[in-house]
Amino acid sequence: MLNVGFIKLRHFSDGRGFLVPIELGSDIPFNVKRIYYIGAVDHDVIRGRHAHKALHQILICISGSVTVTLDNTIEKQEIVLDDPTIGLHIGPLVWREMAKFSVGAVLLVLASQHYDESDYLRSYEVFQGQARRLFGG
Ligand code: T46
Repeated sequence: MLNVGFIKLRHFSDGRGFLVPIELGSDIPFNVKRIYYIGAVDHDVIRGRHAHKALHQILICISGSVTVTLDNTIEKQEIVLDDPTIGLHIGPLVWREMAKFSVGAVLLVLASQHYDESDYLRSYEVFQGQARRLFGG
């Protein structure tokens, strides 16, 4: 899907559990300027419902599972994140919804920019106009 990709993170597992290191500057394909995490989300709650104009983000479900629905107006894709060694890279102009959080699920997000409300597209119609200009369709 355009402007969407996956990153496989190295991990070290043994009888004591797992460890996933993330080296900023080499493991992530952009400069990380912000980190946040989302948790304690009830199963029937839907988060997101927006796109970004320029922001790149990597979503890693470090505990439990989360279903992410992505839409770039040409394609729509549903992805279950349930592996703490997989990062979902979402670039600009991709509408995202995060839902079906399992009990105890935690979603870690690495972002390319500081928080900036003016980078959000919260109207689907406005997003659709901009995405169609970029992707066609
Ligand atoms: C995204 C998905 C995956 C801040 O003050 N700083 C921040 O860095 C963020 C991300 C949020 N906020 C404030 C803004 C809102 O008052 O936290 C509140 C909840 O944010 P929002 O409703 O945007 O959360 P989600 O889960 O719908 O979306 C978030 C990110 O905002 C968004 O960029 O792609 O996670």
